[in-house]
Amino acid sequence: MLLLHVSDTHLGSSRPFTRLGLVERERDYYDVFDEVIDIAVREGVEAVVHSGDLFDDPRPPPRPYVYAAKSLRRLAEREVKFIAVAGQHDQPKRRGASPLSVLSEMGLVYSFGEAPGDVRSGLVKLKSCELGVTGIPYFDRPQAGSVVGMINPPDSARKVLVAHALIQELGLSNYSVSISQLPVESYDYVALGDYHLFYSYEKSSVPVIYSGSTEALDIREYRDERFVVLVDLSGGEASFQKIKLERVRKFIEINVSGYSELLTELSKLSKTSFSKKPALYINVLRELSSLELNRVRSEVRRLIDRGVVLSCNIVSMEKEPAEVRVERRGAGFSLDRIIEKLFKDPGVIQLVQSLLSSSREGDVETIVSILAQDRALLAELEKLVKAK
Ligand SMILES: [Mn+2]
Repeated sequence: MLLLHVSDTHLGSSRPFTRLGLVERERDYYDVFDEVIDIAVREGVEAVVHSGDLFDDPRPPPRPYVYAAKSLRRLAEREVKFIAVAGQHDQPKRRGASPLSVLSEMGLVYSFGEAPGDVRSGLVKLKSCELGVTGIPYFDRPQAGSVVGMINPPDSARKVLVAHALIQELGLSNYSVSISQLPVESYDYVALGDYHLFYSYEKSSVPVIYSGSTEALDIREYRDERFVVLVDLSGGEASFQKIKLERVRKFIEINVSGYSELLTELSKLSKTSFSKKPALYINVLRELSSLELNRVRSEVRRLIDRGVVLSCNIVSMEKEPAEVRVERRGAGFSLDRIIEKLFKDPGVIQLVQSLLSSSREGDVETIVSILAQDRALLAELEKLVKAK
């Protein structure tokens, strides 16, 4: 009996290029999600286990919902179960339901926990057997004790524990729980999410696995490959196999110390063929004059216009933080730039940006309290309103 473990698909995200307003980047996340579904169908798995952050936003706009529903329907039609827990991105900050509850109502997702502390155990009927599942949605470290106390391994021959949490063993400071607190030995496989890189750990010969995110969400993640994990629960002990995702956007990083060297690298790049235009990062190892920097920029702009690369970040190693973003012209538009032109005051710009990107209840209260504290900002806003 086979399962496919996937995590952190962040549907609806266009990171790390949110500010560039690139439609292509948002599509990347849907493309690779479709690849995951293709793999599930190809490998003949009986269930897909998603360990959190299915969506990037707790209140996804229609587009990611539609893509998720479309892809998940392909599994439902084949009676492949999609089992999921909520990550912090799938949990509304205050009142409100998780997007998982919508998909579960549609019969597309078996939700095993949506809010912190909502630990659920149960059985899911698969084609060849019943699978026991315990789901632990994202929680903070202070809740670890009570969350662990709620874990009740289901009575089944095959059991998986699915959790969205950083374990202490990763060596990160913001962990939620230690693996020693979890009853790993009561399960055959532990599917973890929240850590965006592949990581495997073994306790009592039970695989404890982070499959990692399906796309790179920030500059620290792009150097690594992306995976899903095929889990075989047929034998006595679970065995697993990483499957590399191929539809992921490539990020190309080049280190250069001078202009002519850069030109050589860029011309090499324009001769290479990629299935998807790569995102380019240029690390400039020494300080460039503004003339040189302008030439670099126009060179890069040519590559973007010719469709060789998707985007380019020029990062100077000498000056910190001297990141120069070369934005793409013509394609899409940047809401941020429009707002910056419209409002001059940095406080007002920030406020408007956070208002536009917010989708949570309670944000209005937050903004009112910001305005109550910041009289200058309030006066600035009043001026704008009067001018209208
Ligand atoms: Mn995540």
